[in-house]
Parts: sequence; C-alpha cells; structure tokens
Amino acid sequence: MTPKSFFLVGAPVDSGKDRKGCIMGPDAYRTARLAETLVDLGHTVTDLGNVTADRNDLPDHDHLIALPQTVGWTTALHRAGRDAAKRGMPLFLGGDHALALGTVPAMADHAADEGRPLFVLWLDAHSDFHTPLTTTSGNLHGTPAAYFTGQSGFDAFPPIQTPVPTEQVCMIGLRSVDPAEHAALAKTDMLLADMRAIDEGGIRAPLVEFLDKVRAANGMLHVSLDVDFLDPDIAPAVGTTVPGGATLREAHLVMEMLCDSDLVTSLDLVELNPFLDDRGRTASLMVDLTASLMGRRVFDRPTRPFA
Ligand code: EXY
Ligand code: MN
Ligand code: MN
Ligand code: MN
Repeated sequence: MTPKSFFLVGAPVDSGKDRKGCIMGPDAYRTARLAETLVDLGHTVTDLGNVTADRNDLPDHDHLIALPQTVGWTTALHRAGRDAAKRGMPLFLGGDHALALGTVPAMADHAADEGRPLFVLWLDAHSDFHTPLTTTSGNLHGTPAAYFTGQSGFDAFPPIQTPVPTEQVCMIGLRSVDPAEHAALAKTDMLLADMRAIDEGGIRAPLVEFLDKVRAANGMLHVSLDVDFLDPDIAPAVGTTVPGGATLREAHLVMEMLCDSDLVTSLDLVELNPFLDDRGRTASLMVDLTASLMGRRVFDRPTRPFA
C-alpha cells in the first residue's frame, strides 16, 4: 500500500445508549499503540486529539436517550470530519456508533466536493437502520444508517445534504435486525450479508461484489467497523455482544482485501467499551485489524494456493 497521511480524530461519544464506557475508547486505541503501529507500516499519522460535543439546547426527549447530547456530537463531528478529510485520511476513534451520525454525512459531503460518490461498508452485527420514530430502545446508536441514507424521522438533527443512496451501502456480519429495521431494509436494494450468507458462501463473495461496484463508480469508501461485528469470544469489550460473529480470520481477510483494493478513504472504529475488556485484548485486536487494513501482511501477495 502506498504511504498514507492519517488524521486520528478522537470521538468519545457515549450518548448513543445507556451503558457507559465508550468514552474511554479513543484513549484505549492510543494505549494500544494505534498511531505507532501505522507509522511502523510506513504511514504518517497526526493525532488531532478528541473532539468535544457542541452545546445543544434541545430539551430532553421522553423516549430518545440523550438526544441533545447526540445532536451536539453530530454537528461537532460533521465539522471535524470535513476538516480532517481535507488534510488526509480520517480515522475516527470511537465512541459508540452514534458517532456515524456525524462522520458518514461529513464524508458524503466531502466526496460530493470531490465530485465522487461515497460508498459505505458497514461491518456490524446490527443494521443500525432504526429512525427516531421506530426505535423501541431509544438508543440512537441504532440509527445512523437510516440517517445518512436520508430516511425521514430525524427532524431534531441537521438536514442531510448528501444522502448516501442505499445501493451504495453494504452491510456484512448481520445477526440482530429488529422487525422495523427489517421492514425498512426490505424496501431498499442495499447489499446485505448476514452471518448465514457468510457461513454458506464465505465472507469474500459479498465484499468482492461490493468493491467491484465502488471501483466501477470511482467511489470513495468509508468503512464503519463495529466491535460487535466480531464474535464476542474474541472481542468481549462491547455492550451489545451477539454470539456467532466474524472469526479472527474472517475479519482479517476483510481488512486484507480492503487493503488490496486501495479504495478505502475513511474509517470509523466504534463501540469499543474498554471497561468491559480483558486486559486490553479487544482494543489490541481492533488495532491489529486496522494494521491489516493499512498494509500489514506476511508476504506481499498470498503464497501459492495449496491443493
Ligand atoms: N437494534 C437495537 C436497538 O435499536 O436498540 C440494537 C442496536 C445496537 C446498535 C449497535 C451499535 O450496533
Ligand atoms: Mn453498530
Ligand atoms: Mn452493533
Ligand atoms: Mn430496537
């Protein structure tokens, strides 16, 4: 991979759900030597420190958890994301998945400035396709994919300038989709790979199909990696574990294929809750996966196939 200029944007968003701890995520990645790891791979890294949420004077909502705080994060991260994207490749260190309410629209606006479409790869157990009108939990970390694709119901949030068309989104790793999300997704042509599809056909197939689409459109590609994409046996530090997730090698293969494609232009690392970790192993695994995405490998190309 050609050397890149990365800008680390700390996004300690912890308002997207009740359980606290994601606030510590950015510092856990720093402790796990994310920046040093990328520098060792030949890249340049600038750590921009942590973003602070904008003040927002909306009243509290009786169902949606921490709505004013999350809108404040959305506006602040939108600004920080656009600024970082002008300088190099943003890596957003979460923070819970509500951060994507700010980061993905920022990357879509940036891509529009460049005259290119944005594609989004969503690696997650969940589809996060609720709207504020359909969420039963009131947890806004379950809504970003509906927001950035321009679904209605987000009146309290800034209007989306550049919606990402659903056919430019691919979700891999799904195994917990609520009925309202299922109904809404059924009306789209989003590329969806649940764990059964991965069990039956391998994780490579949906990714090849999607990357071909990105390449053909000269698209920019934002990757949003939720810790709960991974099986909880290897990645316990997340509040929303769902059994039956991606294995260590499935996850690394996705990252290695993304690296080979050289299509990725921005990345979210989300939902790490260091309070739930086991001696930092989930944080270290997320750093290792980022390293695979950014060029770490044993050989420059796979060794020959073995019969
Ligand atoms: N669908 C569930 C809800 O809306 O509460 C769970 C959402 C979990 C979201 C996590 C971050 O991916
Ligand atoms: Mn998520
Ligand atoms: Mn999730
Ligand atoms: Mn729900």
